[in-house]
Amino acid sequence: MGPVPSGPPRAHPYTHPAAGWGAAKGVLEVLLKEKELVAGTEAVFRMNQADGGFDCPGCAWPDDETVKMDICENGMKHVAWEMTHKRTTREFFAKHTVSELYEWNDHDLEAEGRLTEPMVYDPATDHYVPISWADAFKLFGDTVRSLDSPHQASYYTSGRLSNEATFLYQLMVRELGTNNMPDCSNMCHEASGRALKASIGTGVGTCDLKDWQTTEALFVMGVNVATNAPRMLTYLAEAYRRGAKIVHVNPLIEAGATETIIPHEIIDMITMRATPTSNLNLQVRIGGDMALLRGMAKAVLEWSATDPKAIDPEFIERYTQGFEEYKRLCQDTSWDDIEAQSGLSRADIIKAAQIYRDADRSIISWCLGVTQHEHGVSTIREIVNLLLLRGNLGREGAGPSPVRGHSNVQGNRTCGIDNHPSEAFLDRLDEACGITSPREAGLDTIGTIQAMSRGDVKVFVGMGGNFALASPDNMFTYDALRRCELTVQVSTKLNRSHLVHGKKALILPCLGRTEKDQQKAGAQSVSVEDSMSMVHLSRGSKRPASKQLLSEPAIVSGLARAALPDSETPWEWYIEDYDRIRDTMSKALYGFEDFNRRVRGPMGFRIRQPARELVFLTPSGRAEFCVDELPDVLLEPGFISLGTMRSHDQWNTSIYSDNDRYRGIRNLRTLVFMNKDDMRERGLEEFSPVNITTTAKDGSKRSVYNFLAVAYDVPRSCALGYMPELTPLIGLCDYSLQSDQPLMKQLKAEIVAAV
Ligand SMILES: Nc1nc2c(c(=O)[nH]1)N[C@H]1C(S)=C(S)[C@@H](COP(=O)(O)OP(=O)(O)OC[C@H]3O[C@@H](n4cnc5c(=O)[nH]c(N)nc54)[C@H](O)[C@@H]3O)O[C@H]1N2
Ligand SMILES: Nc1nc2c(c(=O)[nH]1)N[C@H]1C(S)=C(S)[C@@H](COP(=O)(O)OP(=O)(O)OC[C@H]3O[C@@H](n4cnc5c(=O)[nH]c(N)nc54)[C@H](O)[C@@H]3O)O[C@H]1N2
Ligand SMILES: [Mo]
Repeated sequence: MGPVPSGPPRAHPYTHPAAGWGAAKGVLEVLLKEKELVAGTEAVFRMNQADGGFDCPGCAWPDDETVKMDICENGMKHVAWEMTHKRTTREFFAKHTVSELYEWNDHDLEAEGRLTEPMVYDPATDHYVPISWADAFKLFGDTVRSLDSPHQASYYTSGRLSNEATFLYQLMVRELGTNNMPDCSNMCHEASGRALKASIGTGVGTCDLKDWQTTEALFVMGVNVATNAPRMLTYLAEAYRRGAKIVHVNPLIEAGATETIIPHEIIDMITMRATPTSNLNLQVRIGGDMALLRGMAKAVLEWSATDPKAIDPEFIERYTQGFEEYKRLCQDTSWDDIEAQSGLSRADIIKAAQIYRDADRSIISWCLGVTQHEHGVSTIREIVNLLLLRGNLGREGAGPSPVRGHSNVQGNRTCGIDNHPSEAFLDRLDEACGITSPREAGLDTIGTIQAMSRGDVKVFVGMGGNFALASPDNMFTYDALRRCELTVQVSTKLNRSHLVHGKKALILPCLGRTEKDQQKAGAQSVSVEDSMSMVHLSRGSKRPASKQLLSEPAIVSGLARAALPDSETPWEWYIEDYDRIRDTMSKALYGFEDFNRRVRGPMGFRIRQPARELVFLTPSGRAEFCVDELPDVLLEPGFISLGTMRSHDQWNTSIYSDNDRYRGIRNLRTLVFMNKDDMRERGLEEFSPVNITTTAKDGSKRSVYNFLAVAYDVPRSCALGYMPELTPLIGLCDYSLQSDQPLMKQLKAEIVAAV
């Protein structure tokens, strides 16, 4: 899926600090490659600034008012990838059939550059051919109106979509009469939302940057910081310097869990002075996080018998529910089980528990290493259990802090992308917009794929993203998409989802974050919400990649007018001036009161979180301890727990190169990182070709062939490799019963030498 390698594969340990000059060089290389040195450099200064500029589309880490150049290598790569001078034109589509493009690798598809005009699939010639915007909207409108039921269409959202576009999109979908709204969150942080909602009544984290700057202990679980949330490195280094303790929990010791040089700290760059980013690394086995957390809680509770300060009885008494039962559960969980399931020694777990006990304020942070598991919800609820024991909630420097993925994935949910919306949300939306929303729950990602496969969903709309390649069980998903009457993809670049299409298919090209969005009332801004619930404006300034591009709100408005000719929603009027959309949002959405004024403050505004104020919207009105038993994550002998993850040079399904600098890999993506003893047992040497077979929950088997084994410091019987290369191994039935999230980190695999 990456580019054709430019040389033989290499694997050398990475021995430098994270970020620093390696990152600076990485930025320069990518700007040179995209021929965007001047414009790109200028863009850096416009990114993540309090006084305007655009929000970096790279990740959802919050912006910091005090950091003047709050950028990172991967954010820059991402921006340059969008700002490329290359164009995918009608001539390009005339030259290549869709079948031919299907054979290209995913890197090369996107490397053709920005899409320039709407295209429609012509089955007679197997080419995409130009279509006017009006005809494209009409094709969508006619097809949707010819369906027997609105539930025969499903509307996907990728987490890049702005709040304003999101709001209009969900309004259109609900006016059409369905809640079929799968989104990338279904594969990402669904477990976090569900767990936090159940435990503390608010489905998002409670921390902000100030908390990160004042905490005394930070636990970072299942995040590859230096690659996927690089701006977090600044806060790790700063925390370390002021004496806070940092514990990383990850089967791999990632570069961000060692030391770093922060690029905007010029003196450190010049003197090459690195700052450690970790006090303790716990190499948990895949899926073993909950056992570790239970062990920490058990230790803290044991100490509380003699040390009254080990827990916070007043907090527990006043704000929580279910403590006694949880205490008993911890007592009843044996250390043997905890050690076996976590893959960690009791002594190591005690070390983490001591750090937790000795800190007055602790933050526990997590990402996909925790969520994409069968027991993701239980594990995150265990995170909250542990925090509650010492009252680490509702006060400065403490709390749960999930690291979200896409730059506006949190905002998408806040603004209504939800396939099972609450009654309260719909009531308010209906009142503000004069519509009657459907009340029955809609389809999520897995449900949509199943329904397309059965023929129950006939129209698929992808608002951004790359659904075909991001979803599990690619072959099954491809087949399901191909059964559709119509597939519509709103995109910036050519990708797999355009080539795996319905009988009719549209590619609708849109403006990117960096580009100027000119409407009747002038240049428009949109807003996004980061991982810490801050909502702020983003305004692009670059000339659009093509005159024919429309903004995402304008595309939604066009689709809506065609599909809902009798709608009383002022779709066109909204697009003339996005302040009008925001005025409606301020009436329809909780926390967005006085939206237009508040969002124009220097760093925007923070959405109020009841749990932060110790108001718990749970059935008991208190924070609820969860008493789930430890899951058994150990596999029978011979099987390996296999996880899929990102390399340093990719952004989800967008692959920039075949390198993974921090893991020391060059020219190779079809690999599997293995423990050397597991390799020896299987007669494997470095770069031995292997076949990997997974067994799905329903017993079906899937294989990939001739991947190369790479010896790596990873726990026994655990292995990891890259998405999307390993995605064909995830069966559609392999999703968590707690979160409906695909098990992207926890496959049951056999790895054998390829002969
Ligand atoms: N540059 C860049 N930035 C990105 C993205 C990108 O692709 N590129 N993607 C964005 C998106 S959408 C998201 S959701 C985030 C993803 O950010 P991450 O969650 O960092 O994503 P992954 O690469 O999947 O890495 C998962 C990490 O979890 C670890 N892990 C695997 N299994 C376990 C386990 O059982 N327990 C624990 N504790 N750890 C485990 C892996 O070793 C790895 O370090 O990043 C966002 N930011
Ligand atoms: N095996 C495996 N699979 C995974 C994961 C995993 O860890 N393992 N992670 C999952 C996760 S966390 C996520 S979030 C999903 C990601 O799933 P998606 O969000 O669906 O996928 P992306 O790769 O982020 O989408 C890339 C495409 O977005 C389009 N794009 C880029 N910018 C814009 C824009 O501004 N507007 C519009 N309209 N389009 C734009 C481009 O055409 C580009 O090709 O993948 C999931 N899939
Ligand atoms: Mo994600």
